Amino acid sequence: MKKLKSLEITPEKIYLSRRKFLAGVGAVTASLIISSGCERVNKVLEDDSPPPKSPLTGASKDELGNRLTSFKNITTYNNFYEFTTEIEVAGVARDFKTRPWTVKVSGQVRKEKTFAIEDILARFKTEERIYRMRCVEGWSMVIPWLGFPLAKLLSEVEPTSKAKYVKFISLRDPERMPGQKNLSFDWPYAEGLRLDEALNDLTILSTGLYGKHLRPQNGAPLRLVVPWKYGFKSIKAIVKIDLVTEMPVSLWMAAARHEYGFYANVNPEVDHPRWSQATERRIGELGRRKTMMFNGYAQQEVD
Ligand SMILES: Nc1nc2c(c(=O)[nH]1)N[C@H]1C(S)=C(S)[C@@H](COP(=O)(O)O)O[C@H]1N2
Ligand SMILES: [Mo]
Repeated sequence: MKKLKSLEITPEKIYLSRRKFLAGVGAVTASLIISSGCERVNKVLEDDSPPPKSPLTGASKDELGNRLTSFKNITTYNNFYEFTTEIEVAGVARDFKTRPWTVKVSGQVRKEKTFAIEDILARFKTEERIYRMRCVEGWSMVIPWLGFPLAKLLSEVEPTSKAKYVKFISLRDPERMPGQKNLSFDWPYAEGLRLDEALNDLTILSTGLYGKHLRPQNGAPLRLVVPWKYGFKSIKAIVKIDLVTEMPVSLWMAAARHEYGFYANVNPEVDHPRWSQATERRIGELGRRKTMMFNGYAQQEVD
């Protein structure tokens, strides 16, 4: 039996497993499902029965044995403030047009480039990555993304030695994104990663999920997915990627710096100023489960 000795929790030192979490990897016993004071655990809502499967690979679980969240839940329970601050994004975003669409990659690079979304879809081979996603507000899902490593796109523009961080910017268009008429936020939505985090193999740009193109509510046509960080880092509807020398300021840092930091690594031991981060609610299940250090993507030191 492996015993946990210690975990590295400083943001500067993330030991991530380089394993690819492709579908079909042998399931490990999920021992972290906790009950809310009763013996029956891991109860699920009818909507998750029979267990959802990826149509591409047939996978129904992540590498820890967590079952996939249903397509219905992934596409109807969302966070996307450009449309609404409510969870019901799908209806508001339904007619959002994602063509034409370009993504400009610039800044500290040798070969600045503007990609049409069609180029991105044709050029980068997508693979299925089943990742847990943990929102900072305490809910989580298991999502079979389609995507490709961000590192592949960055290598095409050849970052210079001055590039230390990557800044991501979402579309700003209040006519198409009604939530942007809410001026309490400094639009457009922006996020950032340190360059080494951006180049980590787990960091992907996603173009789909459950073998289908992304829906607007999930960030079509292109979003970031960084599975060991709180969900707000996984910026949607990206139009610009900038390689920069200084740590970028994200929308959430600008809105509430004392509540949302730049690194935002999932950490059950560091509470949000207004709530505990020790547990989470997996959408589609009753009760709460323990939140894992780095959302389960930290390599653990074992005896
Ligand atoms: N542009 C943009 N990206 C965003 C958000 C947003 O409001 N705008 N919300 C974030 C938050 S807080 C979370 S938890 C995830 C939710 O992704 P999902 O709706 O696909 O589950 O998207 C993130 N990306
Ligand atoms: Mo979130």
